[in-house]
Amino acid sequence: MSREIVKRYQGNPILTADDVPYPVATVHNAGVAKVDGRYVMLFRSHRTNGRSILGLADSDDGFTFTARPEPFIVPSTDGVFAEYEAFGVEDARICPIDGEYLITYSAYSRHGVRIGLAKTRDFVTLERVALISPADMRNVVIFPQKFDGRYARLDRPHSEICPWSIWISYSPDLIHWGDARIVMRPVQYHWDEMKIGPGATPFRTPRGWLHIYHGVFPTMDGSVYRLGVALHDLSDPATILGVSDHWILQPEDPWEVTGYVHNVVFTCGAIPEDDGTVKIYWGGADKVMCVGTASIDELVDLCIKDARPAL
Ligand code: BMA
Repeated sequence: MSREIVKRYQGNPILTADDVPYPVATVHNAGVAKVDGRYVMLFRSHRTNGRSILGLADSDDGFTFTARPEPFIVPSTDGVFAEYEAFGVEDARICPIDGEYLITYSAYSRHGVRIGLAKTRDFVTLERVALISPADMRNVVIFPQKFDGRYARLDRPHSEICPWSIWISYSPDLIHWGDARIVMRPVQYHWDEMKIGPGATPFRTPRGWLHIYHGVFPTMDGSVYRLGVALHDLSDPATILGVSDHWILQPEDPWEVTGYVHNVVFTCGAIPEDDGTVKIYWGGADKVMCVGTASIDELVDLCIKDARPAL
C-alpha cells in the first residue's frame, strides 16, 4: 500500500447537495477561508440547468459545515458582469489580504470564460470589483501578500503552442495585470502531462510559498484529475524552488471515482494550521466536498527532495 501523504477525513464527504437548503445538483470545488477562527467555505453548485452558482457554508472545526439558506454569488444582472456571467460562476478562490477577502471566480458566458474579482470583509455583503482577465482564462489564485508593492497571481492561459500551463502576473491595483511569465508546464508522460492549473491559494511556510495545484492525465477512459505541490520563493514567487515529482492525492474514494464527472479531485482551498498541518479541501468527482490533512513540512520536502522540472 502506498504511503498516505494526505490523510482523508473519515467523515468525507463533508458537504453534498442534500445539505444545501436550495435546489442544487452538486457541491464542489470550494474556496475556503478562516475568518475570526471559524471556517467559511464558498462552494460551487450546478443548478439543474447545468449552470453554476456559489454558496456558503460555515464551520467551527473545518470538518463539519452548515450551508447557509441562500447562495452568495449568482450570475449578476447588472452591467458588464451580467454580460460575462450569464452562463454561471464557478470555482472560487479566497485570498485573505489587508483585512479583507478577495474572491476570484470563473465567469462563463457566450464570450468564453474569464475571471471575476469580488471582495468581502464579512461574507455577508459582497462587492464585485472587476473582470480581471480576457477570455479564455480559469483558475486564478492571488498570493495573500504583496511583492514590492504589487499583487501577484498565478493564472492559467491556454494556447496550442503552450497548452494549460501556470503563469504568474502582477498588478498595482488588482485590476490591471501584467509582467506575465510562465512558471510551470505540464511534463510529458507524467501524471500531469495534459494540463496543470492553479489550485488552492498559496500559503507561506518558512521555506517558501506552498501551492497545491491540479494536474490532468488523459486516458482511454477519460481524464484523471490529481493534486500536486510546488514551492515558490518567498520574496520572488516567479521562482519555483521545486515541484514534487509525485502527486499527493488522486481519486480513490467512491465519491471521487464516480459522480458528475468521474475521477476528479480538484482543490480551490487549503488552510494552514498552527500545528504544522494543512487542511486541504477538494471536490470529489465534481459532486461533493471532501477534506484531508497533511504535514506542511512533508509537502515542502516532497517539492525539494524529489522534484520534477518546473518548465
Ligand atoms: C475543469 C473545470 C473544473 C472541474 C474539472 C473536472 O476543466 O471545469 O471545474 O472540476 O474540469 O471536471
